[in-house]
Amino acid sequence: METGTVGTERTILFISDLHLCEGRPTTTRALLGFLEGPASRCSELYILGDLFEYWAGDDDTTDFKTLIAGAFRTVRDSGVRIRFMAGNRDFLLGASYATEAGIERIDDPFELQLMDGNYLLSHGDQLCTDDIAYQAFRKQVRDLSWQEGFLSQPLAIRRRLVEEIRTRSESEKTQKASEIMDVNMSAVERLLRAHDYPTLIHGHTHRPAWHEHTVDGRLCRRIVLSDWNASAPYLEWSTGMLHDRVYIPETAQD
Ligand code: LP5
Ligand code: MN
Repeated sequence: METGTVGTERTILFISDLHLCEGRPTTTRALLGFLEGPASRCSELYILGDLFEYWAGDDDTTDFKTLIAGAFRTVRDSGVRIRFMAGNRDFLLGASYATEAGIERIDDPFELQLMDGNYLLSHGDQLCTDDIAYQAFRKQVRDLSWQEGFLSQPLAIRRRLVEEIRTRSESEKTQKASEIMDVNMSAVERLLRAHDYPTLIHGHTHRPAWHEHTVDGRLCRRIVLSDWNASAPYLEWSTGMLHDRVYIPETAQD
């Protein structure tokens, strides 16, 4: 349980689902502007998964990833605490890249106690329990010994396997009903109950919204973060409450 300082000067930002890759330069520009702008002025930044489009291992180095790590590192060095929770795309992001980027890896779910109540952070994919094929896949690839075996393979083979899974995933998604790719309400209720009825913040579904759920007579909020494109949507906790915000890079305003 994170408690920390609970003063009103504390500003916390939450983002998820950037899906960064070299093929999305506008999203990269949005991130670099966001890091120089709003993120540089906050006290904590939480990244709730799928920062990258995919991650095949920390040894899969590129100039692009070095650039992103450097941008996060600059913000961290200015005094901002940056925490990263893995998503279904980047769960193999390891200690080596985290250190380079100055980010701390945190578990899913993650409890955060703020002055206005308890918060629970998650990527959200675990809540999509109706997606049986995905949950079976998840169980396998989140197994630590499976990951060790995968990471011990040559990078070229890993990249090829990732490409295969991505192709298969995109094809299977076209066959799945939209509802099964959303959270299951019983799974949400179980999670809220197990964590004493917090405000849940998650991403993954790309269905940004603020929901209210009454569980065992207790009112809980569930806030779904937006994925990113040319702009940088984020959730801000400041002055004891949450605010929906969007950072729009100058180039995207033309
Ligand atoms: O990401 P998104 O939102 O588009 O789709 C997800 C689910 N898909 C995935 C797969 C990722 O998109 C791509 C992989 C990322 C890289 C991971 C790196 C390391 C893994 C390497 C594995 C070899 O997460 C999608 C959900 C959707 O969210 C909505 O919730 O539906 O799930 C799928 O489409 C998965 C398929 O239904 C099942 C795929 C079965 C593959 C079985 C082969 C397993 C063997 C693996 C070892 C070779
Ligand atoms: Mn996801």
